[in-house]
Amino acid sequence: MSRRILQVGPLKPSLAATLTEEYDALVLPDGDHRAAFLADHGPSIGAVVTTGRTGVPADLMAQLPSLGVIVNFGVGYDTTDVEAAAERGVLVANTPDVLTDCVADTAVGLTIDTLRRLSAADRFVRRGDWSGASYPLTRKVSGKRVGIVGLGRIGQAIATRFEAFGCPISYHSRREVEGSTYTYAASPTDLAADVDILVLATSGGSGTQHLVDRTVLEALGPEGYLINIARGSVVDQDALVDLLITGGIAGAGLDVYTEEPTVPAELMALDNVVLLPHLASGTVETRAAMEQLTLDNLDRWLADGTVLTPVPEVTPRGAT
Ligand code: 8YV
Repeated sequence: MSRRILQVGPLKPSLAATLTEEYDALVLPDGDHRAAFLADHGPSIGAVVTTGRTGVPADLMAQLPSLGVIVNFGVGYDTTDVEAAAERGVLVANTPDVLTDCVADTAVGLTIDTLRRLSAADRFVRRGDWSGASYPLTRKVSGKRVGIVGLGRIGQAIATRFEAFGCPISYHSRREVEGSTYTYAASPTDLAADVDILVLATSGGSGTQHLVDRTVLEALGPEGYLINIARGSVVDQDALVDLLITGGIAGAGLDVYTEEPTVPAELMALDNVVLLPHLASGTVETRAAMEQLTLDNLDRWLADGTVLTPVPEVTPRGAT
C-alpha cells in the first residue's frame, strides 16, 4: 500500500500545515506544472486530502493508480467522482455529524434574516435612513409552514429547530423516512405548493441537479421563501433570479450558488434576498472538529486501510 499523501485544492491552513509538516504530504500544483508533477508523483500517491470545493474528478483519479483513499474535509463530496472511486476500489471519507449543528443553525438564521430582513435593516440603519422613516414591516417566522428537501442528518436538525418555532414541518426525500412524524410529500413540487418556506438540505451531485426547477419555485409562489444551505446545483439559479425579480417568489436566503464564488449581479440589488458566502459550517469549533475528523480518517486508513466515516456510495460491505 502506497502511503504518500497528496493535498488537492486549498485546505484550512492549519490542516494544510499539519499535512505538510507531520505527514510529509505533497501539494498538487495548478496550471502548467500539474502534468509534470503527476507524471513524477502520481504513481506513488496513496491518499488524497481535499474538500467539497475541489474534490477528485475521474480524470485526476486515473492519474493516481495507487490511490486507496480520498479524505474529504466537509460532508458534501459532489466534486469527487464516487462512481469512479468505487470502480477503482478507492475509499472516500467525509466529515458528517460534526457540522450538523452549525449548518442547521445557519439555515434557521438565514430564514429569520430573510423573512425579517435583518441584514437589510442593518443597512437601513447604517445608511442613516432611520431618522427619516420607520422600517417597513416584514414577515413573521414562527408558525410558518416549513418544507425541507432532504431529511438527512442536517435536514432533521433543521426540522427540530423549526419545531421549536411552532412551525408545521413537511419534507421530501427520495424515500419516506421511516418513523418520521413529519408530513411526506412525494415530489419537490408537491412540497413547495404546501409550504411558506422551502429549505434545501439535500446533497449535491447529478442526482439532485436542478431538483428545484422553475416549476417547483412557481409552486412555492409569490408568498413563498427559498432557503438554500445545500448546493447551488440543486436549484435552477436562472429561474430563481428571474422569479425573485418578477415577484414570482417572495424572497430567498442563499449560502450556496451555481458557480461559487460568483453571485448573480441581479441579486445584489434585492433586499428580499440574503446572500451568504458559503459559510454554513464556518465556526471555529466546527471547522476544528472537521479538521480532526479528517485527520482521524487519514490516520485510520494509514493504520488499517479503513476509514471512520466512509460515504455510503463507497462503503465496503460490513463497514459502519
Ligand atoms: C464547507 C460544506 O464549507 O461540508 C460541506 O459540504 O459545504 C462546508 O461545510 C466545505 O466543505 C469546506 O470546503
